[in-house]
Amino acid sequence: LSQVQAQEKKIFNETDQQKEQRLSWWTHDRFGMFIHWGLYSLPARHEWVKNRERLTDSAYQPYFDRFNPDLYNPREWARMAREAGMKYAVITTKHHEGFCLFDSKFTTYKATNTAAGKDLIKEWVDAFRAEGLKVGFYYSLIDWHHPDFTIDEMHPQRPTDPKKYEQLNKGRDMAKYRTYLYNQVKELMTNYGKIDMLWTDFSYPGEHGKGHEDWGSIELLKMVRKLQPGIIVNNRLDLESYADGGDFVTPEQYKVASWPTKNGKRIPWETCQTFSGSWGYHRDETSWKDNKQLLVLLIESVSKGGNLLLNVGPTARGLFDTRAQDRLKGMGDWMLVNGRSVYGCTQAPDHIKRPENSLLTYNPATKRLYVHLLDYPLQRFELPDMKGKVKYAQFLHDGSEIRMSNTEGGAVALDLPVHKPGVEIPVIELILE
Ligand code: FHN
Repeated sequence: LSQVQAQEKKIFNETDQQKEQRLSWWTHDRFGMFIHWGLYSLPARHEWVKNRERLTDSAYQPYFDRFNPDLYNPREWARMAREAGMKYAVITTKHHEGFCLFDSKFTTYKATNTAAGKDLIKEWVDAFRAEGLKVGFYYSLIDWHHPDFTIDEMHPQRPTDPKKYEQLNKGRDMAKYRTYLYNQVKELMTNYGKIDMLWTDFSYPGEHGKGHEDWGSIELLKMVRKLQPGIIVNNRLDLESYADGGDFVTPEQYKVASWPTKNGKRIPWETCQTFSGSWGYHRDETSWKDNKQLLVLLIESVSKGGNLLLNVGPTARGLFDTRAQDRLKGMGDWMLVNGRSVYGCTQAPDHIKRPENSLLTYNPATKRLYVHLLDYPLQRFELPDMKGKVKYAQFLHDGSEIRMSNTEGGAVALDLPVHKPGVEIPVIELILE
């Protein structure tokens, strides 16, 4: 083991079974809400606007001066998340811009000092817990506002002339920034009750650093695990053991070809995805995933043993915009009657063949197989090599029986209505022998 892995092993000092137990609510729940909210909601053209437009702190200041989420009602957010079928939520307590939604005593660059005039995270955790969701904090390791964070290729003040880096970084001290980062994460792990997830973001080791040494990852993780023993941590602290040094890997904005593995062993994973291309509220972006695409994203993730963390970018007024509300409602309508094919489900056993134009999920506890029909009309649908293995079949959305017969070739044939039932993606629930 490398020296870092040896140190990590001490932090993650638990058996695989203990880890499985610690992650069990999360692997059962499968579906969470990501929330990206900050000053970037005012320019409303991407959360990286400060970087993309190389905005100086003074050019960005008007967004701090004007930040006034007068319609902020996290209970409404939590209700919409719950009704969409989401079971946990992760919010950006601080994104790369360095602005804190929480009342940190280590900075004045925080919501408390804006017209919001309060700790927005305190209300958020209370609201989401009240609606029965687990709560997670996203914390940006990167900080484009902090005076000690070294200017690098990602920084909004990056010079065009590489020779200028040294001069620009005179007086900036990453050790001081590391202490700031540690103290803020400690505030988040101390002041808001039980936190179920920590979503750190992100490492990019290179000649200018920004790997685990810059973040002080080992010390940070030791403190986090001490204050919140049951917490689940993602893999973006640039550590190496288990799932890339975290509890789960985080494929972002793409579909994995198969269940991710490490050293030949399947590892926990969660894909994080946006409705459109931007994580922060983007007023003019028109390319939004439609309801079916979003449902396939969720079902496909579960069919490969993973989770989906689906992002909403609230507006500067503190609202989910109508497009986001529409997508959440569409998912909720489907989840209301088909959630049983997601919660507690995972990849189907390897011997079960997936018919084309379908996605399979499987609940090992109830021994029920779920066939998601991505293509309609049908009238007959065959499950290869399932002869004698299916006790009963029904549509999940209305519990109506689906009659079956065995074929000569050893398949189970399902008699389906020609016309698609009134649900975005019909699901067949098979009770196996
Ligand atoms: O740079 C961030 C980005 O803004 C967003 O927060 C995503 C969410 O996973 N993480 C980083 C890009 O990987």
